[in-house]
Parts: sequence; structure tokens; C-alpha cells
Amino acid sequence: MPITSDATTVTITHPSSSDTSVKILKYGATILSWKVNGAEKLFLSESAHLDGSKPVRGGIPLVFPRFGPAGKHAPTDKLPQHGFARRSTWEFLGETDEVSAQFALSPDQLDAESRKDWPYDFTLIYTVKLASPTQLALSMDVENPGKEAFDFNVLFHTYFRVPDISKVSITGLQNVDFWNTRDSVAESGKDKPITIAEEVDRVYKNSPDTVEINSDNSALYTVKASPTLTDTVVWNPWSHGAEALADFSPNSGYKQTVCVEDGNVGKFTSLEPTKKWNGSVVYSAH
Ligand code: TA6
Repeated sequence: MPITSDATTVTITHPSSSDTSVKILKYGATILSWKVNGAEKLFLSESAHLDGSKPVRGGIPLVFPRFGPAGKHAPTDKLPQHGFARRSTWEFLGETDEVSAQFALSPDQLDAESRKDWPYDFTLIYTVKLASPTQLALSMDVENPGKEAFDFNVLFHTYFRVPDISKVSITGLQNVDFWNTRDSVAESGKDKPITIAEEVDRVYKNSPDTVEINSDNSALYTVKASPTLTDTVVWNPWSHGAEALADFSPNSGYKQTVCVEDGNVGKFTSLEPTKKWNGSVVYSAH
């Protein structure tokens, strides 16, 4: 059966193979697993909280309405890091076809504190689709049904699984200037692929739509984002950062993941009443 659900999760299985599937936790509408012919494509911490007690460490958490820690944007400054989307239970709307499932979030599903701290009327409609036996497509509609404009960030915080971080190179971001979050400094783009041998935490602003994650110079994943997702975040906590995260295990897991995250995070997008916005990504596994 292509789509099954229980109290906490929804699973889409591609008709081509019972081993090609995507599993979504209704809490945070967080994708926990994406398998292609049985091979897991995402990193999920062994100590990730899957009981709704805190955001999931790994998979594909969703960031909305603010990316990062508080600061310099009064309307979202009272919200927790990365906003409330990943820490709220979404409504499973059902399947839109045999390989697509939709989820919704609106103020009704927020806790009282989030509604107080961000008092806007909004609707998020999130569509997860196994677009082909080797492709995962994600689409986020942001709607403003209210009477007041609001500003937002959206980001797919994707933890890609890699065999060995020391063999990873990321192409497509050459010569793109970036904000180095770790060192709080703006840096000019480099004319070579990104390799990772220490903590990396960067926001590449106005990044190209397509990025490739490679291992030993052969493509692992192609990441293609809609033009509305103007920026790409690249993050790996490295050993020290992994040790500092209580829910990141095994600590050595930093060697098996790189976060390549598409979003509109370099600046806030403003949405007027009655308007809609969409951002989407397609991940291809090779
Ligand atoms: O996406 C990169 C980042 O913003 C890093 O700065 C790091 O904080 C990471 O997200 C994880 O954040 P979290 O709130 O999930 O611990």
C-alpha cells in the first residue's frame, strides 16, 4: 500500500519498490527516513527525541517563521531557535496521489506561548512526494489568510547521510559569498568546491538553484531548489559541536552527515494578507 499512517507517523512507499519510502513524523512534519532500494539517505541521531518532547535531531526538520537564534527581528525574537514549525504537531491532510502526502499547520495547532509570541494568522501546507524511485520532492505553501502582513523565513534543515565526511565535496556554491556563522564574519566566495575538515556553519546568500553533494568526486545527491529559496545553508558540527549536542549520537555521527539546507533565510520575506508563497526542493539520489 503506497501510503500508510498511524497515530504519529505517515509512510509513503514508492510502487516501484517496497524498499523505497519516506517516513514522516507528524510532530514537526519531520521526515525521519528516506530510503531508496533500502539505502537510507538521511542521518538521524540515535538519541533523537521522537516523542514530541523536542525537535528531532536529524532527518529533515522544518524551519519557520524564523531561522537561527533570536535577534534583530522584533516580531520573531520571542520564538525559540528555528521557530515553532519543527516543534508543533502538524495535521495529516491525506494523500494527494499515491506517492504524495500533505500536512498543514495553522495557529490552532500551536501552543499558547507560540501564538502569543507570534500572533499572526497563517497556514502552512507541506507536500512530501516520492517524485520518482530516486527523488524526494518537498513543497511548502505559506498562506496569509489574516488581515496583517507577516515576515517569515522558511528552510528545509536536511541532514544528508554521507559515507565519510572527509571524502565529501559540495559543488555549485563556488564563488558565492557567505556568512560564516561560526566565526560571525562575512566571507567572499571561494573558487573551489566546499570540503569539510572542521565545524562548518555558513549561509550562502543568493545561491544557485542547484548544488551537488559528492563523495570521492562522484555525485551522491543533487539538490535543486525553487528560485524562491534564495539561500543555502551548509552545516556540519564536527566532533566538538556534536559532543555539545545532547541529542546528537553517536558523537562520531558527524562523519556521516552534512546539512545542505535550502531556504529564504538571508532576509525575511513579507507576505501581505490574502497572498501565498511557495518554496520547493527536489533531492535526487545517485
Ligand atoms: O542550520 C545550521 C544551524 O543554524 C546551526 O547554526 C546549528 O545551530 C544547527 O542549525 C542546529 O540547530 P538546532 O537548533 O537544531 O540545534
